[in-house]
Amino acid sequence: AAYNPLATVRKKFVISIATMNAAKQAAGYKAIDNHLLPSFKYVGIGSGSTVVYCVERIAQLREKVPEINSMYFVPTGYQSRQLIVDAGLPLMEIDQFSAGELDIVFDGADEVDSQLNCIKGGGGCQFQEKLVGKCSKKFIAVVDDSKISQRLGEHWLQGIPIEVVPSAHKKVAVDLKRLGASKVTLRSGGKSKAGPMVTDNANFVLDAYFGEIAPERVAELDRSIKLLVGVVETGLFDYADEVYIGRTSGPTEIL
Ligand code: ABF
Repeated sequence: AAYNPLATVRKKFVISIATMNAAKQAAGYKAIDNHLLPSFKYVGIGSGSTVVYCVERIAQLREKVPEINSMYFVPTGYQSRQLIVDAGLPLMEIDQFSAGELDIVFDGADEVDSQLNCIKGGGGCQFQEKLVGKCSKKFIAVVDDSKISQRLGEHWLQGIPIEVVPSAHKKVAVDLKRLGASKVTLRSGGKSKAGPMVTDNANFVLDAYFGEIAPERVAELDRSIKLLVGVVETGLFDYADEVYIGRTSGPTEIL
């Protein structure tokens, strides 16, 4: 066939999507195979396209591990609730639990640093993701290798997602600049909806970019942001117990 430059580009694009999805699948499956114990009762399920493979794997294992049918799966937001319902898995809401009562949570991340700190909330669900994380004994992140950095802010340039009470968004934006953010953006509702994006908790999201954050500074920055009046929650997570990295080339790595 005559040389068609578009075909080559398209082929590469398709391969990279397929490779990326294979990487996500490898991470999601291995995390479940390694951590979903038959003795578990309550399992948190996060948001994003990688955690989809965790739920897919859980549904596949129901025959081999019938105990799955007597577990309860707890969502971190609307998308994750839909995942659980569509897989026909037993559902329970996070408002039934307190700290440490979930056995484990599997969730995605936007960026992970060398100390397993994470930036989460690219999808706007960081409040409930952090709530489920804090109610869980263990937090397992599943990512593809594009999320791995030495320092947060190295690749994820959108900024730290910060959930704010709508009436305080202007004030908090100024506070964040004073705190050192070089760029603060009020997240819009996207193409379909005009105006700011509204979270599951009827709040707004500010994305604040603080440059590259040294791992030992993450917890301190999280606290300083949390102290600002009007802030509900930040997308800085400093406690992944294990991170499963699906590699686009080579085996899944566990950090
Ligand atoms: C969720 O996973 C969010 O915190 C984060 O934005 C998202 C990443 O999604 P994906 O796995 O599709 O990259 O937990």
